[in-house]
Parts: sequence; structure tokens; C-alpha cells
Amino acid sequence: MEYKEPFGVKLDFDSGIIEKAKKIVRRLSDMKGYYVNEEAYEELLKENPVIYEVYAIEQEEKEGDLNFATTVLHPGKVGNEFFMTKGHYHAKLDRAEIYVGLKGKGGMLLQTPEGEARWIEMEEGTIVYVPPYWAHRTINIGKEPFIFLAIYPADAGHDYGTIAEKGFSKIVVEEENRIVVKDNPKWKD
Ligand code: S6P
Ligand code: ZN
Repeated sequence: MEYKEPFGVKLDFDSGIIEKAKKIVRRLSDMKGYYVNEEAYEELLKENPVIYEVYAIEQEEKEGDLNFATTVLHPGKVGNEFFMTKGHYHAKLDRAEIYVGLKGKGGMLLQTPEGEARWIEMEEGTIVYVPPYWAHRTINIGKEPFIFLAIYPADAGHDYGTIAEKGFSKIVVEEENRIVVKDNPKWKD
């Protein structure tokens, strides 16, 4: 039997950076079609801000193993819709996940394949259980970076296509200084 080598790495709670992790950067230009207000999207595209960074320590896609990653989701809006991650189902749909809020104010939008949605607010110390089959997207509803840690099965994989095509049935927007979760006018059933 060949055993893998255990290890410890340092997570900087302030910046969300995990040492030795693979860094992924998602800019606005990576998210065409994701936001409802296309005019506001095109306008902000001139600046093409970084929406989020992911610091991931991933293993081979094998059953039983675990990956983990932090996400630093920046504050901002496209029109009145808050900055968010792309969101995904797991390619192996029945794989669950755990999120831990580290910093800032945000939330998670979850959705079943039938489009039933849930909104769970997150802050430092909030642990969210993402059950099997639920798509998940995080959203920054604050003025500072929203940082969280995710722990997920190494063989979960990511299905981005379904969300890219159909979106989530709900969107999270600011209306009269309030955070409102409402029906997505572009949602394709
Ligand atoms: C992975 C986990 C997170 C996200 C990250 C970025 O299963 O859910 O690490 O990958 O928050 O979001 P997305 O939707 O672009 O992968
Ligand atoms: Zn996931």
C-alpha cells in the first residue's frame, strides 16, 4: 500500500490566501451572460474588474479524497446585482460540500435541478452544508471582500455549463438600500 503524505498549509485569515495553492482569477469578462443587466455589464467591462480569486489545493479526482479552497469574492455590483461566483453543480451531482465563512458579508444561493432555490446569509463563522444535488453560488452583499473556505470531495468535479446556460431561478440585488432575493427574469426553466 502506498500512503499519501499528510501535510499542513497556512491560510492567512486576513487575505484568504492559502500558501502553495493554485490561484484562479475570475474577471468580469469571464462572466458574460451571467448578470441580468447587460448594459451595466458592458459598461463595467471597460474596467474589467476581478470579481473573485480562488486558492485551491486539489488532489487527483479519486473517490474518498478531499479538496479545499478559499475564495476571495470582491465587493461590487453589475447594475443592482451583487458580484457573485459563476456557480455550479458538481459533475458528480450527488457530491456534497462544506463552506465556512471567514470574513465579510455574503451569502449562498442554492438550487435543485428543478430550480427550487434557497438563500443562506453568511459571515465570519457561518458554516453552510451544501447537500448532494444542490447547485451553489456565493454572493458578496457587503462592502469588503467576502472570504470563505470550501471543502469538497476530490471527485466532485464542476458542471458550469448548466448554470451558464440556464442561470439560477433567483437573483440577489440591492433595492432602496435593502438586499432583495427575487425571481430571475432570465431564468430558463
Ligand atoms: C468548489 C467550491 C468553491 C468554488 C469557488 C468559485 O466546489 O464550490 O471553491 O469553486 O467558490 O466558484 P465557482 O462557481 O466559479 O467554482
Ligand atoms: Zn462546489
